[in-house]
Amino acid sequence: MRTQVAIIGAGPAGLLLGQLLSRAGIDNIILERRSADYVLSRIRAGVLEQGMVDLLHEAGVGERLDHEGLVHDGFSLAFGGTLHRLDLKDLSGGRTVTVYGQTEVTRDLIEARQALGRPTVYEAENVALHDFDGAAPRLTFQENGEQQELHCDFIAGCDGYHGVSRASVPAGSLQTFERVYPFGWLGLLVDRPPAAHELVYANHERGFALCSMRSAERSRYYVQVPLEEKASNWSDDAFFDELRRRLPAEVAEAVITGPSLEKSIAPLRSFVAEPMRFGRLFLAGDAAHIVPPTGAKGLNLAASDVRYLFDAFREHYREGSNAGLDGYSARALARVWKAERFSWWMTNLLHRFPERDGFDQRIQQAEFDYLVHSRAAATAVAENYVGLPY
Ligand code: RFL
Ligand code: PHB
Repeated sequence: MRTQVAIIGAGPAGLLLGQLLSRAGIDNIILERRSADYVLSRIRAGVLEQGMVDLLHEAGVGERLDHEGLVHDGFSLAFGGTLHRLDLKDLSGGRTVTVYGQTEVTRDLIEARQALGRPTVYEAENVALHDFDGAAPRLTFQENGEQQELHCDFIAGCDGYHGVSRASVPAGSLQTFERVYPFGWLGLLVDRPPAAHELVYANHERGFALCSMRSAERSRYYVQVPLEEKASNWSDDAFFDELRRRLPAEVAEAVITGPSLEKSIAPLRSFVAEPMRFGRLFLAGDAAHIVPPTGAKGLNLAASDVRYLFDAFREHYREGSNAGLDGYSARALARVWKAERFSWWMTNLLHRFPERDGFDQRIQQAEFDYLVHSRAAATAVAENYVGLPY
């Protein structure tokens, strides 16, 4: 088998890159370890920046997003009992975010790929990368128990944090930066209307809480829990009781409970691997970096990486120029680090850290008061939340 760009991973990064390449006439094959059903069953992010929405349109998958996505002009921060709304649209010169689940983005991309008849090998086992430091990289894997070999010009490593791509780069060629937080988020999905029309992020003495949504009928809630906690220890009732305790009264009263569709714990981590290119291997999305979900940036960073990488491949194949490929890592990392900073800052503002004391809580409170009273401070939050320019 031979292709121009071999893509590892059919998450949002790999599928979006594949779709853009296919529409530009650049041949690509995606190798995915899991089944399509498994990929579609993962409940993850929900907030899209305008840049990602625009890119999905460019990829030809904007139609359902336009109909079903919820455009949000703002969100609220709660500190103890006080609720404060940040008017994103006003503060950012007219920009907004769109609430549309990662699952839906993935579904639209899978369907669009099927419609174009582009190949995806699901349940590809033991994907291994070879010779990507030279001119003729190749991949080996097993499909239905049969050994396969795929020759290509380039490899796009879009296989997430636990993938094989980053792990295949020789030790010493990558530098990594990491921060692990001493808590996770317990998330619950429920088919009930959301407690508020916009997202509410709450800092409470019992810990962080978030009210989010997937649609006008489906809500997504989170509470901060210790790292060692198990989702199976939490009944739906216990979850909703804890959630309501952490919210201002007017929001807590509006929470409509129901049987959970999904309940799981995600650990919080900041991680960056540099550079994002090694020879003919290019890393994109979670394969190269992780942010804690507090700033809603993980999925959006996958999209901005893909924007830069797609532009670079197109330049290579159309114009014979490698300038974009050579500049990819530096360009992507410049945006990644700003999102890392914002996500780290939001995480520090809103969570209770077990080892910290009264000083840190007073600093959090002062930061919140500053946001409430300073348009400059609120503007800085808004321009990061809606997404810095590509
Ligand atoms: P993904 O989505 O992890 O997709 C990687 C794909 O690669 C496959 N794969 C392999 N395929 C072949 N061979 C191998 N050896 C492979 N190893 C892995 C995997 O099966 C998978 O299909 O990475 P991608 O495309 O970079 O997309 C990134 C986003 O998924 C991620 O940044 C966000 O979902 C992060 N994230 C959130 N981001 C937000 O912006 N807001 C959120 O609310 C939010 N919640 C979350 C999240 C991530 C979570 N994780 C990682 C468990 C909640 C959770 C629980
Ligand atoms: C979500 O809806 O899952 C969500 C929204 C905003 C975040 C994190 C997660 O910051």
